[in-house]
Amino acid sequence: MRALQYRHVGSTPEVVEIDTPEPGPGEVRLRITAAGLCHSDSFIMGLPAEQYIYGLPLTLGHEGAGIVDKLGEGTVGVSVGDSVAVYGPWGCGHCHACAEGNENYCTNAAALGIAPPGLGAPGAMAEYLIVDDPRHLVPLGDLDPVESVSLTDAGVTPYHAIKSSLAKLYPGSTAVVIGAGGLGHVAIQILRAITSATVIALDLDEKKLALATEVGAHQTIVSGPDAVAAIRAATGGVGAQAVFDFVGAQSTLDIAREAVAMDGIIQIVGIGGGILPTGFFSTPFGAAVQAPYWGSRSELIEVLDLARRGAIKVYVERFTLDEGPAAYARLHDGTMSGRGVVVP
Ligand code: NAD
Ligand code: 9ON
Ligand code: ZN
Ligand code: ZN
Repeated sequence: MRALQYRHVGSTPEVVEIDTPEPGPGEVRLRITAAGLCHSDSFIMGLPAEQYIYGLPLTLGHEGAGIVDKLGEGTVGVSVGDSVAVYGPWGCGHCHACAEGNENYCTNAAALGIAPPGLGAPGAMAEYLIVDDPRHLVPLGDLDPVESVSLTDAGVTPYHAIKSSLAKLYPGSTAVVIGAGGLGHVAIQILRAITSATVIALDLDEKKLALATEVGAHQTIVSGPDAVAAIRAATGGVGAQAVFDFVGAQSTLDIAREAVAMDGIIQIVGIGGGILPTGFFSTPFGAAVQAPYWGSRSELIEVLDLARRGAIKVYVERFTLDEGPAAYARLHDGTMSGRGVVVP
C-alpha cells in the first residue's frame, strides 16, 4: 500500500510503498477514507533527534477515518463495511482514567508503549490503518468522512478544553480564542453552540480572522501588543472569563495571562513551548491554568453529534496522498486555512 511517512529527522515527509498490514487478534483494519493534518505533526517533524520520540519511519496521521475492511481473529463490535472515525489517544482500557473513557489521560499507556496512530503507532495517512481495539472506533453513520475526520482531534481537543471550562462560560461572560486555525475555528463554533459567551478571536493573519468571523466570532483582534487593551476594553475592564490559547507561544501566553479575568481560566492547548508563570503575584486572583491533552471517548461521540445536527463544521481543504508533502509545507508556512485533509 502507499503511505505518507516521516523517514529521517529533519527531512520532509515522503509517499512510499510499504506492505499492507494484517490485523492481529482483536484488531481492526480500516481502508482509510480521510486523514487530517495537524500542526502537532509539523511540531514533531521539527524536533531535533535527541527530542524525537515517535519512531522512524513514522506513517503520519493522528486524525483518521475509514471503512472497516478486515477483522482480526476474535474481533467483535464492528462489522466489515462500517464507516468509522478513529479515537486517537489510545490507552490501556483498564486503568481508572480509561474506565471513565478518558484514555487521553491513561496512566499506563507510556509504560506499556501504547502510542496514538501517527504519533508512535503507524498513522492514517495511508491506504490502510490497523486499529488496536474496536473501542477506539466511533460510527460515522451518514457523516461525510472528509468533513468529519478532523473532529477526532481539531474537534474533540477544543471541546474537551471548553467542557472543562463551562462553569466560567456563564451568560454575559467572554471567551477568547487565540489562533483561529484548525483547532481554533472549530473552538469558536463549539463555544457558540454550547455556551452563550461572547467570543473574541485573535490571530496574526487577516484571512484566519475572516474565517473566525464567518464561523461565529463576535469580535476579532489582531494578535500583538495591543490585544490585551482591546480585550480589556471589550469586557469593560474585567477581562475574559476563559482564554483558550491554540498557539502556546510566549507572546500568546503573555496575552492570556494579562487578558484573563479574576477567577477565570486559561486553557493552554497549543504546544508552542511558552511558559506561563502562575501564582499569587503572577495571575489574577482565583485564575486557573490548565494544559489539556486531546479528549475523551464520550467527548468524541458528543462532538460528532454536534456535527450531525449542523452546529459545527470543519472548513476542509482536500489533498491527495501525493499532495501530502506540499500540504504539510502549507501548514508549516501558515497558509492553510481551516484543516487540510488527505484523501488516499
Ligand atoms: P494551525 O496551524 O491550524 O493553527 C494555528 C493558528 O494560530 C493559525 O491560524 C496561525 O495563524 C495562528 N497563530 C500563530 N501564531 C499566532 C500568534 N502569535 N497569535 C495568534 N495567532 C497565531 O494549528 P492547529 O493544528 O490548529 O494546532 C494548534 C496548536 O494546538 C498547535 O500547537 C498544535 O500542536 C496544538 N495541539 C494540541 C493538542 C493538545 O491536545 N493539547 C491537540 C492538537 C493540537
Ligand atoms: O493531538 C495532538 O495534536 C497532540 C496531542 C499531539 C502532541 C504530541 O506531541 O504527542
Ligand atoms: Zn493533533
Ligand atoms: Zn489506561
